[in-house]
Amino acid sequence: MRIDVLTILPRLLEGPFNDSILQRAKEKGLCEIHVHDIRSFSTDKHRKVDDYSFGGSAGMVMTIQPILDCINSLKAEREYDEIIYMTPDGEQLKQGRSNQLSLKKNLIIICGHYKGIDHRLRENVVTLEISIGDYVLSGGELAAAVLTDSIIRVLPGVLNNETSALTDSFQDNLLAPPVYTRPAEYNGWVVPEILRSGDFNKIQEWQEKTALERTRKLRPDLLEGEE
Ligand code: 6GU
Repeated sequence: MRIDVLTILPRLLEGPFNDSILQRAKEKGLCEIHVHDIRSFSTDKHRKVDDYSFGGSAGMVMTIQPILDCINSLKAEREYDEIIYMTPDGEQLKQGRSNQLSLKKNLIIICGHYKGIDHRLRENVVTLEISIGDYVLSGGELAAAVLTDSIIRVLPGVLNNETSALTDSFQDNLLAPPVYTRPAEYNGWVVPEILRSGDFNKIQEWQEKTALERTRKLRPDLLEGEE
């Protein structure tokens, strides 16, 4: 799959996109991520990308021209499944949405700044608006990195152990069970006996039971309508 990210701060995305799991997924040829500097599409002589808002409310608004030109240059090369705008008033991101987007071929993600992008882009060009939670970030870049990571890591072949994304928290609307590693005792703290028993069925039963208990205690909202 291919993801094109539009931003005025490309450097903010270098870290998250060029390390660890995303880097490995790119090296394996499982995904391509292209970051585009919106400013380089500006036809303004000072490469301006924002302007005062009509009606005079506080803050600058990102203009249509450089964003639309960038999108059109991409659309001329290939078809896009979604044009996503990262915004705190968008649909709150859930695992199911990331799973669904991971099945797409080409995605565009627009990162906003200041008071956001001109609303006409949202009405006429954007096909999906996503928020990563009820708090405000300085720009859409960190949110775009979160969205991209959550999409790429569920692509088949990205994680070493293919089943491991499936056992993440939220994949089945449950929190993941606790995990332990060696040594079996440290500081007098011991790993639950059952996990050391070697009895696969018992272990699985324990993990399912613990996942459900933890979800009931910590995130009862995830179970609503399921019990
Ligand atoms: Cl997508 N953008 C910004 N600027 N802030 C956010 C967000 C997005 N999601 C939560 N807060």
